[in-house]
Amino acid sequence: MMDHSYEFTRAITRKPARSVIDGLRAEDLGMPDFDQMMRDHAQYVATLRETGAEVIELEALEEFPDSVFVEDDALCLHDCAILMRPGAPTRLGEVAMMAPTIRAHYKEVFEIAGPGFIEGGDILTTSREILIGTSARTDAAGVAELRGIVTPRGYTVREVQTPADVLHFKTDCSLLDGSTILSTKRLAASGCFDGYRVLHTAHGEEAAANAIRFNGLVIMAAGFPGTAGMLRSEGFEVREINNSECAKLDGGMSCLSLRF
Ligand code: CIR
Repeated sequence: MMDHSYEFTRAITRKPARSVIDGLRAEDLGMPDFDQMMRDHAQYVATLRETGAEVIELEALEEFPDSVFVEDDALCLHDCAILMRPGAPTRLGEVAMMAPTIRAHYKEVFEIAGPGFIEGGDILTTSREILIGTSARTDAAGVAELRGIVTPRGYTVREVQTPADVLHFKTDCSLLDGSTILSTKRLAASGCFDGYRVLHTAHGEEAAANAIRFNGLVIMAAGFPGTAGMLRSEGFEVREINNSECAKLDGGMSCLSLRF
């Protein structure tokens, strides 16, 4: 049987817009280089395709600088999808631009109507539950509305807390297989992964935590040799992709795709 937590037949990505240099960021780490980001994005898409998945590449949206970070616009489950309601005002309108593609691939599509907010980057779906971290972008009302949609369908939602000063819950963790999680020590210390097998990012490599397990591969940002080596010694097939430009906008491997 297919393990829906990391086996996927499709992914949706969106090409970076030139306006991405105006994207949101918590601190100024320098201007992203658009051409480098395009090369990195192309390699990311090629790596997803390498696993045999179909990648639906959407065109760039200049009016939404952060629209390359498609993960925040929807939650894709195996039997339905839920359109999110981003807490970042400049990102709210991205969802309507994603909706037609989601509707084309799912029979059942729900929408977070508000007043709460929720972004996909705060949601980690494992084989047993949906973990949602409240953050500056995701509030309790957003979590409650999502819970109301998915609980009748047999899903379990657990609300946790995204660490302070961390953009999204998944900035600090990723799913490696049905019951194994890659996490920073600071997030795992909260106890939110009790009952899972937890592998920690190497010391000083917190930015490696936002990885994805996509079919046979773990796709992670390049430049974190301690974490990459640890994952390889645990038996994972790791691919490293340059993420220097998205990192300037607090983006990483999970943000760049919707996987289903
Ligand atoms: C933002 O602040 O919304 C973007 N610059 C980065 C979004 C990253 N998305 C994610 O972690 N899922």
